[in-house]
Amino acid sequence: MPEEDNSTNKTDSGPAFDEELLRKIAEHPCYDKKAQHKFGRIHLAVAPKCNIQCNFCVREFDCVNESRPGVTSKVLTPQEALEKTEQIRADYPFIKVVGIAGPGDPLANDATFETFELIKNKFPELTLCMSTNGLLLPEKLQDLLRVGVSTLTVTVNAIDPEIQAKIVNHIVYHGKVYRGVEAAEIQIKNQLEGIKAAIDAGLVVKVNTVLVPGINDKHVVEIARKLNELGVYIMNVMPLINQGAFADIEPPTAEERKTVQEACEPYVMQMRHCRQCRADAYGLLSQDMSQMSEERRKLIKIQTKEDLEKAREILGKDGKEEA
Ligand code: CLF
Ligand code: SF4
Repeated sequence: MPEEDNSTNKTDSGPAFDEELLRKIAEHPCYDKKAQHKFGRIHLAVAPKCNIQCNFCVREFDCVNESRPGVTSKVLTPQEALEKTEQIRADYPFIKVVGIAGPGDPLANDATFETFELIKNKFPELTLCMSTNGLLLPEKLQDLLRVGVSTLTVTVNAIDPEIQAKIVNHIVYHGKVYRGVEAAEIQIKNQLEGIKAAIDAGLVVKVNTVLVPGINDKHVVEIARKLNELGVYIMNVMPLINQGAFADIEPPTAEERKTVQEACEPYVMQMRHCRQCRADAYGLLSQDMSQMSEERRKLIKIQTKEDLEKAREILGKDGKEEA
């Protein structure tokens, strides 16, 4: 069961957002705790490749920096992703965010940009969201801006290279394999530079941190301090899913995670309602429709239509514009 949701809604640090961006935050189920009950997201699994190897990752599953492992998501082409969005948007208009979160690293896949471009042209009102390990962020930021991404998640599991070297086995950067502290230094540098540049360019940045007991648990508050300096909007401390090389590490208890979140809260707003969803999830965070029976999906569709009709009726009676 997810923990009780008690995050606050705004930090003092970070840039001021314009009205359009404030609307997007208010309708984003991950960025605004109140939005999670009203608005949904669709994840488009168009990004199979990854350029790093985290020690808690088993490649055949979704990127666990953002997702929970399950049956491998079916990888879609950009055109299939557009068609899926058209179909789901028509039936479930409460979906306001289109995210790409794997199953690998979105920035390591050209299909990510192609897909966002197609979605932006067809649905300019939707919020485009992406999650990355940050290795390629400095060099891909302009492309993200061009295709209209406005909310961005970067996974930062350590800002100390000695600690990061225990979490990531190797990275592949510009065609070369790096390991250990050298790999960690490159990734951390790119993550922090990329986050700073993204915030300066007006993106609303969230940071995910996977809490790994005995490895980064004492260090996470130091990350939070850094995020405060950078102007990160919200931080999501996620529990380790113990698999791969970290299969023997005991995941943190709910209490341990809560203690870390409380220590980080003075520096950066904490997200406490994450569902560690799949790279092909859609619907409300609490109702992943990709895992539902056809019957349940139909019920939600009918309910959505009825709700819309009711809203139109009420607005009509008040003499206001139709919803
Ligand atoms: Fe998806 Fe992530 Fe965007 Fe949300 S999920 S890319 S910010 S639209 Fe949300 Fe899912 Fe948690 Fe991610 S609940 S795993 S935080
Ligand atoms: Fe796996 Fe994601 Fe790490 Fe890549 S970034 S190795 S997909 S957890």
